[in-house]
Amino acid sequence: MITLLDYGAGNVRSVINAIETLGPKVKVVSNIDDILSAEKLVFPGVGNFESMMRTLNKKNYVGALKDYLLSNRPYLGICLGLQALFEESEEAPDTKGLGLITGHVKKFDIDLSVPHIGWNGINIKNESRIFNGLRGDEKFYFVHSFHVVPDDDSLVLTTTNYGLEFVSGIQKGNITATQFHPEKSGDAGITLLKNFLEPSNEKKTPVYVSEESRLAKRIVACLDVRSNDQGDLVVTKGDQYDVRENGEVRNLGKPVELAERYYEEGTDEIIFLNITGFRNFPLEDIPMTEVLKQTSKNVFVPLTIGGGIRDYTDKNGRKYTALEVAAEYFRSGADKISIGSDAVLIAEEYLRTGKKTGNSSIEQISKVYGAQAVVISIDPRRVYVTSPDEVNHQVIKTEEKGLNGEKYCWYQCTIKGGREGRDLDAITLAQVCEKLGAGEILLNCIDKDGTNSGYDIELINAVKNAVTIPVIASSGAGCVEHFYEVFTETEAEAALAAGIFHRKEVPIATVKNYLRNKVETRL
Ligand code: 1PR
Repeated sequence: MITLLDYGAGNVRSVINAIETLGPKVKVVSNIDDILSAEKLVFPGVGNFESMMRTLNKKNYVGALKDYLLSNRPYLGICLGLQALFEESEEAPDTKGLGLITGHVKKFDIDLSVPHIGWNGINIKNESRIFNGLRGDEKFYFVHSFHVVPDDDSLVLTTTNYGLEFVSGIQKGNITATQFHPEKSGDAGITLLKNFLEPSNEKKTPVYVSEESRLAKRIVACLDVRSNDQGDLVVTKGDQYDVRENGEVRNLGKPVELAERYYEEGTDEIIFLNITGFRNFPLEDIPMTEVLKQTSKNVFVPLTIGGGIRDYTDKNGRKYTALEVAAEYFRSGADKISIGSDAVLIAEEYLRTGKKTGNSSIEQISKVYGAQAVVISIDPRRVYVTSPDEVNHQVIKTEEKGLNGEKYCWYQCTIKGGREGRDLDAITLAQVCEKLGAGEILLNCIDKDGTNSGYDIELINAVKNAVTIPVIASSGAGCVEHFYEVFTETEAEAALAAGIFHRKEVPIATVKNYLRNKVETRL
């Protein structure tokens, strides 16, 4: 029996699924005795150091956790479960950590996008049982803005490079903790978890020992989900957001089955978008929570869910905050949520008042779950102008001139799946959302969606240059060369595609094979 400490933030379902897929049953801690009597304790954490420690203190778990750790029984800390072991964190200067390891947790101070999101390698510094069966050149999934700095170098198990070399794993006796998420790291992560659950006596150093790991560019599969006219939940795909063909909603498969196929084919991440979520209450509209629960049983890469995430009052007058909606998705297996229409309305309000309210969906979810859990999905459309002075928006000079030879354009934000254009440009939206606490931008482009004509490089550069958070380039992928183009002509951290994957025109493995030796990917 494995005991798992869930303090209520983030996606513990994936950790439970990953462990149970290996055999053992998981017991979730519900009182102090569960911690004290545990034989093997797993503590996965995402989110915010202060809210984690506040919850642990409120539940009186801190003393029991310290006792457990001091007894040197097996412990696996993941992400915040690593950071919790330290004395303090820059994320919450007034909050004490567990203090088992002397040292502190520091914010990334680097010239690269923060959070550090994606698949990166590990540089192995010590032998360990948890490396059994690993070659050493595998990549693991990271998502964090802070990293640990132990005083004692001998505790360092692995390091990783991202703008600097930081500690990504520690080992002290039977206590192992990683900054990366094994439960989100595909086969390599499952192997590592297996080694923790059934340790052999032999400590291993893998064959391949890297000196400088590299973050991979991510290839992301996106599944637009909605009910068709017969009421079936289907993955659909639009041409410039029009998902109907001969009057019928295109049906390209079932969400869970397609997600499992993409996992097998090597996707680095999966995004589900409930594309009609803006109409009704997303938790009742279509069963996306069930889709997440089923998918997360067999798919061990990050899952993002979007569509309709906002405050909502249902037909009985019951009010739901966006935070409650997001919490339900995290409990069901999501790692990140994506906000589209609501982000536009929030940004408009912010620009009108100049004030952060703290109550918006972006701010609330970011505060509890961390910036890395909040993705902003932008649905822009090009609007051509003859001169930058013509509009009060961030305008770019474009190589792709308008129908009347216009040399400039701005990217108009839309809401409700492109149905309503707003007086806000995509660059400003991205900047405001970053300020409010978003951790990543999913940058679609209505003009390019479904055209197979390549990404809108100008749009991606304009947004990427305006923010410091990672950007997922989306819309228009038609062949492997388009992925090469987006990764070499822009600084985008990830490239998403839908149509070519659904229609099996270009499998994910073909994209990665093409990029081999040209662009760093997870092979
Ligand atoms: O506004 O918070 O309710 O979220 C709704 C979400 O649904 C948004 O993220 C929005 O992008 C998405 N959405 C709404 N309507 C559509 C539609 O297609 N009619 N899908 C839609 C947008 C864009 C990408 C697509 C890429 C790649 N989908 O998801 O996958 O363009 O496609 P391609 O590779 O085939 O070119 P809210």
